[in-house]
Amino acid sequence: MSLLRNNSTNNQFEIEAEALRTDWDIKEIENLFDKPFVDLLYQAQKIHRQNFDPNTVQVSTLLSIKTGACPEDCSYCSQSAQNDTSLKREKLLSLEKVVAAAKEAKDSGVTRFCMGAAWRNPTDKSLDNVIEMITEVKSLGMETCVTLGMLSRKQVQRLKAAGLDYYNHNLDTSPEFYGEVITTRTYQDRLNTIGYVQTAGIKVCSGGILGMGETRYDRARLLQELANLSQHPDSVPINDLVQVKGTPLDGIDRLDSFEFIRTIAVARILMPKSYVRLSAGRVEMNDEMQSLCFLAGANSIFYGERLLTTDNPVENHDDALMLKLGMKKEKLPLTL
Ligand code: SAM
Ligand code: DTB
Ligand code: SF4
Repeated sequence: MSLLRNNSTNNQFEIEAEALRTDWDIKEIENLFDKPFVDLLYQAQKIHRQNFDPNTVQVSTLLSIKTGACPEDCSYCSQSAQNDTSLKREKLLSLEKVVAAAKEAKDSGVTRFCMGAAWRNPTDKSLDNVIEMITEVKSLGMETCVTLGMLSRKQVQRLKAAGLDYYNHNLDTSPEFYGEVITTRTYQDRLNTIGYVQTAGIKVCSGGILGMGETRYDRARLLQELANLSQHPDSVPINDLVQVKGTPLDGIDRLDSFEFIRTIAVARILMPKSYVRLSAGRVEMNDEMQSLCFLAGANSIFYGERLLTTDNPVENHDDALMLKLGMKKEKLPLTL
């Protein structure tokens, strides 16, 4: 998109690329949330079309490479050692298993492979293993993404040198609500890791979870934090809480669907060039709701029957939905 600007030195109008805003005020964001639903979706869809092909969806597949026994106390998570869930813990997967899963994903048209580990932070030794995985998955011609918890600057540099494309590190919710959900790390810890990743030139994937008992103000503040980072995250996952038995958040009231869709639309308006990912929670959403999320500007999903430890729609179902909607999976440029 471009804007006509008055150039005061020679008093001529010239075309300038519109800068992405990183100065959103909370009131402006709350006003977007308050708009009539159809007006909000119309605005989001208009912005979406200025920046993306509206009929293309980016697909990534997730794999849990190290499962359970996590020392953090995230109250939504099946993998926290502090939550009494029935999850079976597993050591770091072998390179062969990871490569086999990535090949399978590639064969089903997936372009990005995301590997997640239940760590507070990786040790340097475990990072060696993850780096081997990144190298092998990249050599298949796929984009790579990892989510490993907090990182030091040095670890980020090692990941960059290995050619990692994306690092996922969610802010999860507003700074004000954060302490209600997680007590073993701070919001600033999260921001620090995101800052190291951005500075190193690795693409950032950062978003949050809705339906944890937060208010609309918290949802607006989460989006404000993301949109006011020095650069917008390249990918913004919006997760609907997957309620897991044995976690403190199991049984909480589900978020109203229209509020979820509104949040997607506001994310699209604030971060026009970012991929907005309709992430966890799709098994509980019907096709009509997911279609409204696409109309609101969501343009990526996790594809494949597992997320990390919980279910995702089966591939046949997603293929049928995309066919009904006339949507196609995004392909990578041939240069990769
Ligand atoms: N341990 C690393 C971390 O926390 O950054 C990486 C893995 S963690 C499982 C990745 C993200 O998954 C979390 O930040 C959270 O946003 C999301 N997540 C985890 N459990 C979830 C659940 N039950 N429902 C929705 N999203 C969830
Ligand atoms: C993200 O925002 N959601 C994904 C990915 N990034 C790592 C993880 C969702 C996890 C859902 C619960 C589970 O399967 O354990
Ligand atoms: Fe550990 Fe990540 Fe789960 Fe928190 S979200 S308990 S850090 S795996």
